[in-house]
Amino acid sequence: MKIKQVILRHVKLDLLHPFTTSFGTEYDKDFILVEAVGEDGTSGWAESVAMLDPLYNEETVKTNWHILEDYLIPLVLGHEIHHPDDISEQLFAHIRGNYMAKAAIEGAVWDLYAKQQNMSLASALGGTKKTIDVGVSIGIKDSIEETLEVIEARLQEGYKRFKLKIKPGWDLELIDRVRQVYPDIPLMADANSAYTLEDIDRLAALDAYNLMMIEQPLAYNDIIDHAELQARLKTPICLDESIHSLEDARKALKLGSCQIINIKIGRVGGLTQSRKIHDLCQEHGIPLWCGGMLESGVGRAHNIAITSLPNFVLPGDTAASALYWAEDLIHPEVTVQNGTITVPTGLGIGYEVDLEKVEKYTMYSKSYS
Ligand code: OSB
Ligand code: MG
Repeated sequence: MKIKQVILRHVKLDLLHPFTTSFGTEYDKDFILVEAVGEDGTSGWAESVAMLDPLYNEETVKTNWHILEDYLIPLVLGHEIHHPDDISEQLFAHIRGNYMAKAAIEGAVWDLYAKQQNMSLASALGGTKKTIDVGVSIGIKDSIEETLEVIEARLQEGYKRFKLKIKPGWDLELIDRVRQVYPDIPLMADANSAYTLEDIDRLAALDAYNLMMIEQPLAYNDIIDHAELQARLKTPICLDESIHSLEDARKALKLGSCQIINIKIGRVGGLTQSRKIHDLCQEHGIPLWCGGMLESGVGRAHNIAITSLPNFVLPGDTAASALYWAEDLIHPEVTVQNGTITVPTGLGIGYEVDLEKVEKYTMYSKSYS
């Protein structure tokens, strides 16, 4: 197959509720939507998870646009593509870093490929699960009471795992109180790199609360200190920010830096790379789950597809569209029933991209052919 046109759109959606992590508060969501058009006019879709500001990692909407326009799109446009794995190889052979930009174009190629093979993206990736388990990520709130109210609402909706964002000063008291009210819920904490080894006693105190895991307590680019921390903690460490590649995963496992890995397709440079990390972790008995980046339905559809692979054994951050957006870009929206999502069986991402909504929320677009 060949890609005859790529359209980039800068889309902006308002979040229904601000989302606060240790690195800042998001009020809305700016992202690049990528449409890759095949010779027969079929479109493949994906979105970049790079944020407006370099707070989670170094990539941004602007750096992604630049890298896509000047480097990645030219590597993809008009070339004969036998399999999306070949595109991934090309992108990695020629360009360093910029994984979220790579994942965005590679994801659109994967969607188009699956559609042209008459398959769902999930089955094209080798996914086997028909439903996936879903957890929810709960941002830092103004009070513990407010957090408890949100947990209660999500519990009623059936979510299977509750992730609370923490930072120094919003940690022990919060977790202690939540555990008093909910002694048995599957609970975890995500620090987004808010701590250092100097906080080791504070982090070790969390061992008393039977957390499923602590996600990325230390620096966004560290796997050494995490190994020291993991040796001290009973609670499993899950790495998010620090794992960008198969090599990072291999080294983290070798060092004992974590017991669990969260895969974000954008962070690791695409679906092909995600699958490689999946297979490595499966061989080593390291459980996986799929992280989220407040994606629109297009990005969520990719997350759902990759989560259908067998070693995604823990509930992922793929909560329902309605928790984030007044209206999503896909039809139907992502819905969660009894804490599960049914993996769509339609072609490609399995959700229809609503072009009217896409137009409505597009700030700027550009076509490449
Ligand atoms: O660390 O997992 C994270 C959102 C933005 C940046 C980083 C993270 C998150 C989330 C939200 O936790 C997950 C979601 O609901 O999409
Ligand atoms: Mg995280």
